[in-house]
Amino acid sequence: AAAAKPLPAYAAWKNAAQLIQHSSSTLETRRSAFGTSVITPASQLYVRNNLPAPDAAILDDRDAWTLSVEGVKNPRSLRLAELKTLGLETVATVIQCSGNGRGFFPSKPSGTPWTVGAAGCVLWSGVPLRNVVTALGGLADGMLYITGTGGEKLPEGVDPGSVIVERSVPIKALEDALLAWEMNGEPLSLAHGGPLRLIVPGYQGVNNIKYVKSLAFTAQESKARIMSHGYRMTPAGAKAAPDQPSVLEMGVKSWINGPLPETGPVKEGLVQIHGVAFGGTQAIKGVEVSVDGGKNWYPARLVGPDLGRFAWRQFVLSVRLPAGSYTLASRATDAQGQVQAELREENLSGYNNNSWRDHAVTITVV
Ligand code: MSS
Repeated sequence: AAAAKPLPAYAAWKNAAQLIQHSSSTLETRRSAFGTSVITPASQLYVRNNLPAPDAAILDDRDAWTLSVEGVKNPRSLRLAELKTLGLETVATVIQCSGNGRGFFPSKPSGTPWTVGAAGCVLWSGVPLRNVVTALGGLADGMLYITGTGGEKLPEGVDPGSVIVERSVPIKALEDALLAWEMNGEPLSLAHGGPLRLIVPGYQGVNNIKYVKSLAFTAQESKARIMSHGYRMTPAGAKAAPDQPSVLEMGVKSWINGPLPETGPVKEGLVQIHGVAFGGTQAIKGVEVSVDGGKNWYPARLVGPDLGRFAWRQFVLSVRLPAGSYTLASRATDAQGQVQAELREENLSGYNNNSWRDHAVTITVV
């Protein structure tokens, strides 16, 4: 086998053994690395960058980072030092790339073939965005979206709108959105959007703008390509268009992280089948596990602390398995009673794959 590629400089501090390096801008957590506690360590959290990460010098003086805010009664720029005076909250969220699970699409959509590891559950600390709005006199009239813009230096000689990372989410997200400068108890790394990141709890990864430079409350969605044509649920065989649904709130999803075929045969007897389940903006009500590919289901037990509706829950089913081959699947139900789908929703780019069948694994018990 080829020697493992060294990690890209902005992520050199991560644990290479726990990551699958698809490219210098796409690092995936190994399925076997998720473990059974709730929080994903930063050292093994996935990374997805649509543009090259900014120069690490933007972290030299974190408090000097400025955010411009528009679409409020008194629009202006605020330094991070000032944002830190406006309030403080911590929220646990699942951060997941919209393309997580793309690797299970038989159509092989273009984009990173993530299986389960473009996701993690982490703690963010920062100021609630609504506090910032209040400090700036409240929303201007008629604003329907929160539009966040990333602080990357754009490549020269191309239309900025074709590459800029700028996303709009519905204004209702203001209730929960956070401007975060800390993750898992450490100053936010460049890899994950330091010095300042917009967190939209329960929404697909792309809506969580790293190194956020500008926030605008707007009457319309951003015209940037990443919003108008990118990250849309485009039917297979069709062309992306702004009238197709955008990837916003995450749906109910779960998968098993152990035992796995890649960690070798399991000894017969009692087996602890464990995994993670989350419901986007909804809490998890329960998880069922099957050992026969979905014919029979048994209720699993939720394990560990409940860190709120945006976090994932670890689950376990303790089951006695004699020697044989078993197809393990999990199926989550959210607080509103919505059940994880059996089948993926086919789409051109391989987004929103919540299919329990696609996430099943077959293990050997000896
Ligand atoms: N932001 C910015 N600024 N830039 C970029 O590139 N990306 C996205 C988000 N944000 C970006 C941003 C994506 S796309 C994702 S997933 C996320 O981010 C990731 O994160 P991390 O931290 O993990 O890396 Mo898909 O849906």
